[in-house]
Amino acid sequence: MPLRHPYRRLALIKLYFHPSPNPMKVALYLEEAGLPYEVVAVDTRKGEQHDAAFVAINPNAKTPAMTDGDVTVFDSTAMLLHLAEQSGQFLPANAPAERAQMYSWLLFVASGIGPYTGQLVHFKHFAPEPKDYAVNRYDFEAWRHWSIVDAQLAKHRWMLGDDYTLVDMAVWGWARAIPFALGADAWDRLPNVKRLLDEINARPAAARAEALKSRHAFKTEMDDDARKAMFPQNARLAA
Ligand SMILES: N[C@@H](CCC(=O)N[C@@H](CS)C(=O)NCC(=O)O)C(=O)O
Repeated sequence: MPLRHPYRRLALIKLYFHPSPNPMKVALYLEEAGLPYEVVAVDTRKGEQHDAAFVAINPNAKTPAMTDGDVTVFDSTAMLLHLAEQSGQFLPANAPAERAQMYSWLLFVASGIGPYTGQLVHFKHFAPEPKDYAVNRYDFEAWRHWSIVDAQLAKHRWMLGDDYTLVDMAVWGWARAIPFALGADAWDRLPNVKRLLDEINARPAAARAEALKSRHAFKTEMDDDARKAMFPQNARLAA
């Protein structure tokens, strides 16, 4: 897709990355847009998200974040919008109705799909008992949100209609986690989300984004140190 306006960069983009859903959205965008970037690994299971140098870039101490020359951006949705605004790629038409749909679905993913799916993973797989109440709530809400995406994709090839956009990339980041979050048989109830996932997975850019995790030996164990780094709230229970 040709650039709508030339994106002249003075310095390489640095993507602060961990191979988890939110950073993966942005890696996919960079790969799809063909924007040159360098990966800086932030191993969240080793607690590197709390290093002072990273917190100076992302005060939220979570991945992803990026620097684009002297511009700093954190939060995956802001990063997608920044890259799309700068490059002019994978955006819907620049008209109020199309842009309103883009903002609606992007924010729906950012405030609904991501948090509910992420918290469901947390309570199902990592929280101590008793957790029935929390698992029930997040399972219900995650299913509710994904069913809304599935219904949208039943009506349209892509989230915003006929064209592949940054919203599909935002959905892809979390759709990859559906079997772990909702269960191995989740695709029976979300066939249209599965179609989007398969279609994006077949793109060379997605394969390159997936390959990023093999460039760094990211810690995979969720041991006591990883739990301390990722779930600092647990210290209050011990106290
Ligand atoms: N709203 C943020 C959420 C970022 C986020 O939760 N990142 C996760 C990976 S998907 C993370 O870094 N977790 C490590 C931690 O919570 O310490 C975004 O969209 O970028």
